[in-house]
Amino acid sequence: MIDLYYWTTPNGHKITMFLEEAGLAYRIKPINIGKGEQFAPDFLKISPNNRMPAIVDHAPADGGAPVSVFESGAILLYLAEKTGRFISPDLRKRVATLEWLFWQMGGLGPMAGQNHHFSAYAPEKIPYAIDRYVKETSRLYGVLDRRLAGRDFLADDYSIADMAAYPWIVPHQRQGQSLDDFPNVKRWFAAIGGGRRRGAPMRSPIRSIPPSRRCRRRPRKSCSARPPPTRGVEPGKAGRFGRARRVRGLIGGLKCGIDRRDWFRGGVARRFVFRVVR
Ligand SMILES: N[C@@H](CCC(=O)N[C@@H](CS)C(=O)NCC(=O)O)C(=O)O
Repeated sequence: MIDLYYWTTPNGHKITMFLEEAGLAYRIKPINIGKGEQFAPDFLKISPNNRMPAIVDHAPADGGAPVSVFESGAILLYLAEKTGRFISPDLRKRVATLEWLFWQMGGLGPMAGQNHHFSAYAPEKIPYAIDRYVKETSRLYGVLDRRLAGRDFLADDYSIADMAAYPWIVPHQRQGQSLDDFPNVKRWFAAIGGGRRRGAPMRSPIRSIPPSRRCRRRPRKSCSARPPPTRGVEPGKAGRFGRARRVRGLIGGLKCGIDRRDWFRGGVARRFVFRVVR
């Protein structure tokens, strides 16, 4: 079992993508960064940089004590090595995977993050800063586009490098980018988010958003005779479906709500089906 310390951001989505696609059992431990929970002393013990995501693996490969990992790139690599999935054993493909994973960690993520900050959150709109980070994001999209010319995925095979980059392309409009300017990125983005790969149904990070503390069951105004809603499905009751719950938040830069239906197996939410209800 893996505990995932998570909030609904692109860096968090990288890890839900891996866990969902690898079918690993995990539990969400919400870290509400809006409320400053990333500074809680218990969280700092596993994530000293006071950032999410982080994981604790209670069944590490060496059979020893639980292992905690912070930094999304390190987590992806840890999980890839644990499962032998989403990183090729082939030397050259592995090198390419690591190059593009670290490119995302050092370039696309931080620059797009600053872009979001100065365009959307900064109390003062500073044209120089906005221009700098929109242009830098655009340059990085260009790098990604050239890399994807003539290949399906960053390291040829679908890998943790794609999982690292994809959630940062989801809010492209918010970053001042149009995918029409980057046709290879557009094709890759559609293939990961909406297509099918090797016969397996693809799920986008949006569809793998896990439970959050923002979940609220809406009381039925028109039917007061019904019993009051209870707190979801009891984890541990195998094979049962939870009732749809409405989750509100920022998804890919869009303010919206989603109806969520959880399927619990072995105490773990295994599938999420979402319907955007903006
Ligand atoms: N390099 C880190 C960055 C993580 C990061 O920036 N997380 C943000 C949310 S996406 C966070 O926890 N922010 C809390 C804060 O700024 O205090 C990683 O990839 O894990």
